[in-house]
Amino acid sequence: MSTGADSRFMRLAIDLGRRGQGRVWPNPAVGCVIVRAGVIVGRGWTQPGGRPHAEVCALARAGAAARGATAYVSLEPCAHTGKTPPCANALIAAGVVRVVTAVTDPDPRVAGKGHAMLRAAGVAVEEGVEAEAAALANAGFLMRIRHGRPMVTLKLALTLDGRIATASGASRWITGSQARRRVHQMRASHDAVIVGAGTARADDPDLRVRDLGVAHQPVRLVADSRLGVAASGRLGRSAGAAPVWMLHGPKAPGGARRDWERAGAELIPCGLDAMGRLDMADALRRLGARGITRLFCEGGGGLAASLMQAGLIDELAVFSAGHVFGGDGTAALGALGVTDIGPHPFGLTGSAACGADLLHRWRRTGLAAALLTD
Ligand code: AOF
Ligand code: ZN
Repeated sequence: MSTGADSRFMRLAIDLGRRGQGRVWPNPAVGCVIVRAGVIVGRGWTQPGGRPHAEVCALARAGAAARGATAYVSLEPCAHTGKTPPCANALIAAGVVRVVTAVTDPDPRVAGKGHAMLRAAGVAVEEGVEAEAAALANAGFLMRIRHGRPMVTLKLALTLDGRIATASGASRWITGSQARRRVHQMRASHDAVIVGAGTARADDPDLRVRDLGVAHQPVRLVADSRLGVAASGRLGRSAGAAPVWMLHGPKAPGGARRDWERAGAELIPCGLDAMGRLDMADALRRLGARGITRLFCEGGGGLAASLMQAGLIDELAVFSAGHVFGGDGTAALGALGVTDIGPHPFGLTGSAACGADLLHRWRRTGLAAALLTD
């Protein structure tokens, strides 16, 4: 039987796990709390690069105090010997007597075997505590393992009337410095950042995380079906310092391929959709196969519309600023061909002031259920 205290300790484990978001891919961002006689004796989370695993870190902190304790883990402990031995064995060896988990690990090397190993050793196991919250915190990993693609967050920085550029194309800066800082934090919590070719051409963005004191950088991606973005821009020039991957279509010219390769970028050939745009479902499958679990889309309107039309947007971070550009400004998303109003595809999950702007966060309806089933 799980208790209120179980839920509280599990929520703490889930929050600890979030610290790894953006730096543990292709692994999940797991958190672990070890509690003995109501007192926390060890805390841990998956380390950068995906190892050591959360349980190993928490057990190291707890030391001998783990004997007779309960371990709260936001994902089923692993059962396989990879570069490190199974966490289920580490918990057993440390003398943990009860393990509470939130979500079964769908990785076929684990998939219930971790729970079974613990039970076989006489450890009491309680599953499914705070499952939904844990699934959402590990949406990237669960989406990749169960559905073969990363989870996608779309960021929009809009005027009050939903525009992203003026009639003359001016788009810098709509939101203020606090919102921009927040965007850099969001980049850091994702494995990869993506923009469309139009945005890459118009803004010549760098897309690295700046001014946060973080050492790691997300992979920078451009969806550029014809590979028309010049490799001589900021992305190409910095491809040696932080990774750049170019998603392109079958007709990308050989010269452009060579320019990007010479700049140090990785080329990822993808298929096209019925409208001749990059097929984003195919592109995301290729990113999933490379281990990307969390993708942050920073526009523009064409790429955002392709992802939206394909039903591939899982979360939205929408910044609204006190500007009004009117109907001759650029809409946030390209044409979607929506005619009828069905049920809401997104639900509000949070809303807060961010400096002079407002940040609304939305989540795709039914996302948690999709993460907990194949
Ligand atoms: C845990 N705790 O903190 C994490 C787990 O490549 P390896 O050997 O590190 O194994 C990666 C797999 O281990 C990953 O796919 C997932 O099943 C599990 N991750 N497990 O017990 C953790 N990060
Ligand atoms: Zn493990």
